[in-house]
Amino acid sequence: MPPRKTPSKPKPPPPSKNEQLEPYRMHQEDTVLTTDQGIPISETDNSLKAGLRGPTLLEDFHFREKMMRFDHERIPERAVHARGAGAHGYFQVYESLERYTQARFLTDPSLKTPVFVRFSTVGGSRGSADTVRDVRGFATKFYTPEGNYDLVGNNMPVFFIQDGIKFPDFVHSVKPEPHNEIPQASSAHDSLWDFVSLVPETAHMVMWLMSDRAIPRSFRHMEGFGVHTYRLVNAKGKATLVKFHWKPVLGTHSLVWDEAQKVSGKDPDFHRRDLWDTIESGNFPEYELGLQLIPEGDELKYGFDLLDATKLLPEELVPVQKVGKLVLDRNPDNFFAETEQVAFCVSNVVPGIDFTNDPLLQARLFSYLDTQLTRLGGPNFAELPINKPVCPVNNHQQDGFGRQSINTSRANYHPNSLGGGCPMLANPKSAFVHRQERVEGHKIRARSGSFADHFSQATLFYNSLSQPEREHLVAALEFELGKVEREEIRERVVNKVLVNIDRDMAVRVANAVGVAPPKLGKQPESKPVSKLTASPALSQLNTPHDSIMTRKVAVLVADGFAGRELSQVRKTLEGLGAIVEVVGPTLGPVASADGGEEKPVKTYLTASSVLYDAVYVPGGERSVATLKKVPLAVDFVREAYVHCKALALSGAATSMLDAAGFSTPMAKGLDDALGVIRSAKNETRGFGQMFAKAIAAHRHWAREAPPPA
Ligand code: HDE
Repeated sequence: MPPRKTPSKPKPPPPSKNEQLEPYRMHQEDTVLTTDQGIPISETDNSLKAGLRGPTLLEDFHFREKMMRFDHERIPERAVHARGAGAHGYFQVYESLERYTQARFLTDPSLKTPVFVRFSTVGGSRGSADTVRDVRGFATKFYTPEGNYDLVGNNMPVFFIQDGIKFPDFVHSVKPEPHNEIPQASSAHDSLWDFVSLVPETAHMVMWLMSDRAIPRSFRHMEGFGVHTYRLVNAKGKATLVKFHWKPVLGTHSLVWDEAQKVSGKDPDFHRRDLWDTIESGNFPEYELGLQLIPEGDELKYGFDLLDATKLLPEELVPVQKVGKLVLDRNPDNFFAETEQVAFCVSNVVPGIDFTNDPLLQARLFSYLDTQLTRLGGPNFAELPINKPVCPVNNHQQDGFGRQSINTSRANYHPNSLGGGCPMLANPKSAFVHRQERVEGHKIRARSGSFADHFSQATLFYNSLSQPEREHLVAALEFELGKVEREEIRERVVNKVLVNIDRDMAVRVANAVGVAPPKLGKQPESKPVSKLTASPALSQLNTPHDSIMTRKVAVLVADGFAGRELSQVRKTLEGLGAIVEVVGPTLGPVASADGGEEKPVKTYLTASSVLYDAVYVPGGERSVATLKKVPLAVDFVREAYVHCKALALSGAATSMLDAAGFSTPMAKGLDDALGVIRSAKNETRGFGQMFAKAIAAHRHWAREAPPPA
């Protein structure tokens, strides 16, 4: 039957995602306990028994239902990205991108498209810690007027493998080993590095995994990348290749590895809590959507294949244009219903966005839809409130486990006359139509020669890092390979992978992990394919460092602290958007030297410097004398120093660094470089401002250099 014109009956505008979710919310205020069938229940603490001390009766339907529901609460966790946290928000494009795409959410600047974003780690189980060394997922569901669009990205712009058929192999190698299910949420084990040493296409991504990008300060401080090259298509059918980016407004910042490991113990929910707390406090995380636009036909122009997901397109070659803003402004009501049940599918695209032949992307087009069947128990997962589009859904799909919709038409097939031909075929102009592309070739199970270079971009990344970032990367390799038990695996990683990226790095790692360093004169396997020797955009040091918004500052006090000084510094920091928390010996009031008092929100026991961005110890002879006698308080300062965090010490507290074992002479220039703000007097004008500047710098890597002679 030929396509008919879409009915032109005026339809009410679709509800916002928030409104759409409302009927599903169970508000339980002023309600009475019932069974799932709505039968009121007046006693739920004792099962029905034959006699007070007798056996429980099968007749007790309330007990059986309650237990049955409990027994079936768990669903399979995601095969990868099991650990995550989500938030609602919206996306708005700055200016119409109709030149490139017909997608409504990218062409209508007045439209605030609702989104749900889920951030995740990859390797760990649902209950694993947030701050492990890992890639982070950054998946966004746009509830557009033309259906759901899912941009399922990561916080790194490349991937470990080039063809999706290797994904099960890669994931098996990085997950806990099969015989003993060890280690949890860690890549520092034999099977991953065995895989890396045998599959050189992993080299570039491994550099990212060993870099500070793998230990982000928070989800709000990391970039996002669509990774693959996608295609935008405008209303005239003209296509433009595109790489998607998310740029965090607060800049890209990371933890220190020792700190990240400690946070895993002190607060395994560190990133989840950070996301939740900042949204609750109204400090909504923001990211800008960036596009790299490439004319069709230029797939091979840059010296590598744009279909190869182990390559990035340097921003210096094709700049990232910022086209819109993502704001996360609402926490989910229920973790399971929303964050756990949200189902991202790379194949969810809207008219105006299309795929390319990247073989990694092609595999994903199958996997996501497929995995939801097991994870969410059947094919009706798109009807779950969090997954439901905000626009109408009409088709002849039916039945299956957990079906919600009640289709009323007698016609459940196409074409039909019994249902008046409905749902009718959409007008191709507003429908998703796969872009026509001429394809020909031999059926072949092989890799294109244009995917052959595995090392030059790994080298480019390494060369683009600042000195401290490079040192962290080498230390990460030494740590990870240091945990590999088989010497031949360590040896192969050094001689088959690292030496092809950077010889000095390979030698350093070889020495640290006890294997023979690569032979002198051994040439790298591949030569750089591009003239670009470094891409400054890849260094986190080149991202914004100008704000202390939402930075957490711990203030260590004991009785006798300098109260007025604390108020002044706090006012300055809070005025600039920082979160200041007083940490004391107990949660009871602490008296200041000038007659005031503070009620700490944390104690030396419940807080830890690894949970803060900066530490401040106000003056006050008595207070500082007490703090010096408390090992946990001294440790607070010591760790903040070791982790290169801004430290503010005034009056008597200037001696805290010595107490912590660091005798750095107090000298203006040196203090600035080290991010230690010290003032011999209790109150100095500008003290708070100088501290704020040091916090905005994020970390003071000069402290990692050998101490001044
Ligand atoms: Fe995924 N990936 N992936 N992945 N991925 C999943 O889908 C898969 C890849 C990414 O918060 C799974 O619903 C294959 C690249 C994120 O719910 C699964 C391949 C990128 C999330 C799956 C890749 C990603 C997933 C597991 C290679 C960055 C979490 C549960 C061909 C661009 C989404 C699920 C969320 C989740 C398959 C590679 C990102 C098994 C086969 C490249 C952010 O279907």
